Amino acid sequence: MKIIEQPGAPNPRRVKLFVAEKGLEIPFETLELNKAEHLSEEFTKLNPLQRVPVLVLDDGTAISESVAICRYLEDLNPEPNLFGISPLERATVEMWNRRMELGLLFHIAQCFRHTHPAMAAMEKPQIPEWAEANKPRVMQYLGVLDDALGKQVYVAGDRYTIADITALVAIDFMKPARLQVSDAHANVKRWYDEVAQRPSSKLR
Ligand SMILES: N[C@@H](CCC(=O)N[C@@H](CS)C(=O)NCC(=O)O)C(=O)O
Repeated sequence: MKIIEQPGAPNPRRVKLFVAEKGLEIPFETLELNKAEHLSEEFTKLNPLQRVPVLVLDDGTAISESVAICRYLEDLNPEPNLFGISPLERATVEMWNRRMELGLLFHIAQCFRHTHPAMAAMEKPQIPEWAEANKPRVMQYLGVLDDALGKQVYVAGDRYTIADITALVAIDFMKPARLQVSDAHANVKRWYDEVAQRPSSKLR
């Protein structure tokens, strides 16, 4: 088993943190996005969408989509649990993970992809107005997260889960996207300061 990634890119980083939190030893292999290695015929056979991460099993089976990879690893290695245990906890973790992925991370990524010079070759056409349109959505999701973190310690409740991983990676990705958590989001800052201390959070 191996995971193909681009170090520093947010989606592979989510899987890297998940693997570390699970205490698993899975080799990560670098594929250089800025050298267009993801557009090669060989990689396209693994993921026709030409995106990382991809988990490649020993028999050659390829699984892409970060959450699908994490779910597979959780099913093989149930402890420590990061997706929830009871039906209610599983639904709550799913709700928050989707909010953090499809809401927060997605809109931050749009700001990055449509303004950063390093993305000009990958994001065609780059539309700066689209980045601007996404900024209020980032702030909306941060506000919802801040309200929740005023009532609970972690993103999906009273313990650390995959939703915290997605939220941390999203918030770290605000820096290259030239966005900032505002002082109004004090609960987000309190939570971030704690989860950023975890050894997994240091991984890029
Ligand atoms: N939905 C996918 C998204 C994967 C994705 O967008 N990966 C980015 C790196 S963070 C990528 O490979 N980008 C290459 C490109 O945009 O051409 C997942 O959850 O893994």
